Amino acid sequence: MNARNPAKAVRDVVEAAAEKVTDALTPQVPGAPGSAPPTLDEPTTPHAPLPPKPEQGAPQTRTPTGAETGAPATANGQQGAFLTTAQGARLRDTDHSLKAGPRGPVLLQDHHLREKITHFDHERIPERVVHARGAGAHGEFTAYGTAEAVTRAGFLQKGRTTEVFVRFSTVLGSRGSADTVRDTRGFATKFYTDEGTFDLVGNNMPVFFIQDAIKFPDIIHAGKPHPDREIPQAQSAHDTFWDFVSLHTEAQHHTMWNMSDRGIPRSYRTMEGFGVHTFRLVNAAGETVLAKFHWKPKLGVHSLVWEEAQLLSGMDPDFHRRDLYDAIEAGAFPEWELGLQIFPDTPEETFAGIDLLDPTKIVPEELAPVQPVGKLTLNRTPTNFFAETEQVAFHVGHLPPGIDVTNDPLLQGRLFSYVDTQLTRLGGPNFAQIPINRPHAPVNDMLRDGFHQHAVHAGVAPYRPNSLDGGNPFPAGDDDHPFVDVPVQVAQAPKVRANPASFDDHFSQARLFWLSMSPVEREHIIRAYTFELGKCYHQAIKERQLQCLASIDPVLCAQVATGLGLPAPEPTVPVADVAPSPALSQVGRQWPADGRMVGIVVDSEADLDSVRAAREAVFAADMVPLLIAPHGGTIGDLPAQRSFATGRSVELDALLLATAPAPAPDALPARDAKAGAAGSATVDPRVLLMVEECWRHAKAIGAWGTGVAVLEQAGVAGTPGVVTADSASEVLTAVQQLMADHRVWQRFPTSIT
Ligand code: HDE
Repeated sequence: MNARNPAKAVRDVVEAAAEKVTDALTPQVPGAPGSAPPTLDEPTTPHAPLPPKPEQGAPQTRTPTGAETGAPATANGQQGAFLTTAQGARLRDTDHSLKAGPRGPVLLQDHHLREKITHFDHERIPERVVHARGAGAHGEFTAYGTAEAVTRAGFLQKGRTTEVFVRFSTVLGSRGSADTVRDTRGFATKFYTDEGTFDLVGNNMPVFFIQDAIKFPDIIHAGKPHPDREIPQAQSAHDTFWDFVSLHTEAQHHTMWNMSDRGIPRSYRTMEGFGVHTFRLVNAAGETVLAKFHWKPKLGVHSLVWEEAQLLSGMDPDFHRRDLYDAIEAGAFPEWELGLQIFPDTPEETFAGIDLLDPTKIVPEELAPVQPVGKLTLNRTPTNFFAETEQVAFHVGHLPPGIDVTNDPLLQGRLFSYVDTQLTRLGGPNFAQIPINRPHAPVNDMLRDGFHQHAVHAGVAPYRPNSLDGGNPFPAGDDDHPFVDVPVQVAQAPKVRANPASFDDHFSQARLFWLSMSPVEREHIIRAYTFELGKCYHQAIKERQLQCLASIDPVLCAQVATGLGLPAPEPTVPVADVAPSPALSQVGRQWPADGRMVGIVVDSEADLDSVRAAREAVFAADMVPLLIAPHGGTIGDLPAQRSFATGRSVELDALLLATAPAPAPDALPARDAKAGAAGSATVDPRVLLMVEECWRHAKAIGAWGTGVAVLEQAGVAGTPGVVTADSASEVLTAVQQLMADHRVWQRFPTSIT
C-alpha cells in the first residue's frame, strides 16, 4: 500500500479493479453497487476504505450541538486499512473463534467473538409504527423570496439555499413491504435552516382520515393487518379498514383519494406533497396569515395502473426506491416547487366557507392559487440507509421563527406524538444528536445526560437563571431571531370533548373530488372500490360502505354495487351541490418525460445501427434506454441490460421493438412455464407478453424494421398509441409525443360520466 498517500492507494485499487472488468459487461444503467468494480480475486493489499459513490451524500459532520467541524463526510464512517475491534485494536482473524484446540470448546474469554455476536444481536431497532417503509435522499432548497412578505423565516428569503433530507414512505406496510401498494405516501422534509431545523412532515394527499388525533390509533389499528393472522400486509383491502371508515365517515374524503390513482404513484418523483394542516405564518412586522404547504413535482403527477402496481409488488417490490436512487445517480435530479396557499388570519379561521382547521377539507386551487416560493432538488443518495433513512426523526413541532401551528386538533396531537415515538424507536431522548438529525444551528438547550449522550457539555449550571456559567444561555431578544409563539386569542368556551359543527360535513368534498376527475380516472376509482370491498368477507361492511358512496355520488355507488353484486342504496344525506376543482385531475396536460424508462427489444438479427441510434436518442431526450435481449451479455457491442427471463413490461414507460425475436431456448413451456405456451407463435412468448401488458397498461409502443411483425402477432397493430415508421428516430419522436400525455388513455374509451 502507498502508506504516505492513502488517496493515491485508493485510486490505484479502483483503477486496477476497473482494468480487470470487460467494459461491455459493466452495467450501463444506474444501480451497480460499490464505488469500484470488483476484482475476480479477493483483494489482499491493505488500503483505506473506498470512497462513497459520486452520487452519495451524507449528513454534514456537525458536532452533536450543531457546530461545523470541517471534517469530510467520510469522517463518520469506517477508518483505516485494517480490521479492528470496536476499540480500534487490530485483529488478525475474524473467521475462527478462540478454542481450546481446533476441536474446541470455544473459550468465554474470546472478546472479539462476543463483541461481534452481541452487536449483531442488537442490530435491529423497532420499525416506525406507521410509515415503516421509506426511502430518503439528500438535496437542497432554494427560495425565490416570494414568501418574504408573509413570513420572517430566513430560509425563505430570496436566493437562500438550505440543505434538506427528504424521506418518502408508505403508511401501512412493514419495513420490508412492497413499494407499489395502494396507500397514502409520506413526504417528510427536513430543512436544516440556520435558525433551527424545520420539518415539513406531509403526505401525497392533502386530507387526512380523521379530524382529531385521538382517533389516530383507531384508524391505524383498522388499516394495519388483522391482529389474529397478521393479514393482509400493506393495504386497505380488508374488513377492519372498511369497517372503520364506513362507520367513522369523516374518513370518506381521504378514502376517495386512496381509491383514486393518487394511491398508486408511478414514482416518488411524480407525487405532489401536502402539509395537510393549516399553519400560521408571521412576518417581521408580526403580521400573520394562515397558509397551506404544497409540493408540486416538475415532472407532473403520474400514477401506475392497478394491475401494473400489483405485478410490480412481485417483480420489483423496491420499484419506487430504485427509481428514486437510479434517477439521482443518473443525474436526473427530482425537483419540486414549494408553494403556499395563503388565507387571511380571521377569527373564524375559514376561507370561502371552508373550515381551515378541519384536516379532512381542501381549499380548491381555483379559489386560492398555490403561489411558488422555492425549489427543492434531490441530488444525493444516502451513503448508509440505516444511519440516514432509518434514523432520521421528523417532528411537526420542529419549526423555525416565522412558521407557527394552528389549533387543528390533528396537528395538536401530532405535536405530542413525534417525540414520544422516537423515545422507543431511537432508544432515548438524545435522538437529535444522531448525525442525520443534527441541526445546522448552534444548540444550547440545557437538556442533559440520558442514553446515548454524544455531547460533552461544559459548565456547571444547566439551569436558568444562573450566575455560575456567567448567565449562559441567554433568552433571545426581539432582534436575535427568536421563535415567536403567535399570541392568538383563545376562545372563551367550556371545556368539552366535541368538534365544531362545521366538522360534521363528511361527504361534500369527497363528492368534489369525484366530480373533478376525468372519465378514465372515475373508472379507476370505481374499480378500486370494487376490488377493495370485494376483498372483504362481510356483506354488512360492504353494504355500509355502499351507503356512504350513495351520499357521495349515485353513479359511483351504482357501479361499485354492480361489481359487488349488491343493490345500490339511496343516500342518507342529500348529495351536495359542489363545484369541481379541475386542478385535482391528473390527465389532460403534457409533461416532460425525463428519467422515463424506454425498453428496446433487440437480438442479433436486428439492425444494430438503428438500435444504437435509438439508444443514443433516448439518452439525448433525458430518458433511460433499457435493452432487452434473448440472453444476458452483449448483442454485438451493445449491452443486454435485461434478458427475456429477467425483464418485464412493468418497469417500462414505453416499449420499442427493433426485431421479432424467435422463441429463445429458455422460452420452451417445459422450462419456463410462467412464460405461457409458445404454441405456434414465431415470436418469443415473453416479448408478446411484454407487448400485451404495455398495451393493457396504456403505454406507448413503437416498432421499425422486422419489429413490426411483433405488433401483428400480438394483435395490436394500428391501434391507438402503437406507432411504426421506417426509421428508429421517427418512431422515437412519435413515442416521445405520446409519453408527454403520460399514457395512451384513448385505448380505453369509457362510458362513465
Ligand atoms: Fe404521522 N406519525 N401522525 N402523520 N407521519 C409518524 O412518527 C401521527 C399524520 C407522517 O418519514 C410517526 O417518527 C399522529 C398526518 C409522515 O420518518 C408517529 C397523527 C400526516 C411520517 C406519527 C399523525 C402525517 C409520520 C411514526 C394523528 C400528514 C413519516 C414514526 C394526529 C400531514 C415520517 C415517526 C418519516 C410518522 C404520529 C397523522 C405524516 C407515530 C398521532 C395528518 C410523513 O409519531
